[in-house]
Amino acid sequence: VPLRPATVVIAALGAALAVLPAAAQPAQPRETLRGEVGPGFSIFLRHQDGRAVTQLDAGEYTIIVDDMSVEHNFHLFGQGVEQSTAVETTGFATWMVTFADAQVYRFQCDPHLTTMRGSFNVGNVPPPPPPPARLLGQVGPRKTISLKNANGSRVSVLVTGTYRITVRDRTKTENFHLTGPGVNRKTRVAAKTTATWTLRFAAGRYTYRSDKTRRLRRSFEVRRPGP
Ligand SMILES: [Cu+2]
Repeated sequence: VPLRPATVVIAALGAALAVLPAAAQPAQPRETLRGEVGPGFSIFLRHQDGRAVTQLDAGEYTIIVDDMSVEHNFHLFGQGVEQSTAVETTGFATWMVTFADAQVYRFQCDPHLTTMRGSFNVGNVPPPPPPPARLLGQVGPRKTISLKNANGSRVSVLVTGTYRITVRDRTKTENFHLTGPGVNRKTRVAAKTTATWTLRFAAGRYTYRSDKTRRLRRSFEVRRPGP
């Protein structure tokens, strides 16, 4: 039996529709988050259960913001995201946003950004590098030279990394001169000074000395951190 054209078109359409849902289905947001600003001087981004958002997996999220004040706004920003409600209006806003991996995102009220603000991490955010360890170098007042850790112990072995060294040169007849791989710093012989150096120590042997007195000379070793 020959098919009539209309039947063929309907059959083809049916086949196309059967395929469509799988192919055209939008990605499901991971979660709906709730932003709140006002009526007082407060701003929050919360999970549905009320917990503050501090850490999220990367991906797409729905954000529903309740802006409850004509003095504040809710501004969300970070890598690939820039959304804001207006200061002078209130009401709800719904945003679809995609948070990228290894990023920090922030939210704030723009007129009060120093006090009304928050942030959260997405994915694996590398921790900030630790502050440099502190060392204390000293030469004088008599024929002495030393380099000490923050706890007062003499430096003998350090691990590679950045160090902040305060050098007290307490004499006008000696200086403090530190040398080693990638480092050559000194104070002036004829001056009493306090200097602060931020130095990067590589693996190897470092020496600190006075350029005026041969026996005022010590050394320490820098090693790569290991097991
Ligand atoms: Cu505000």
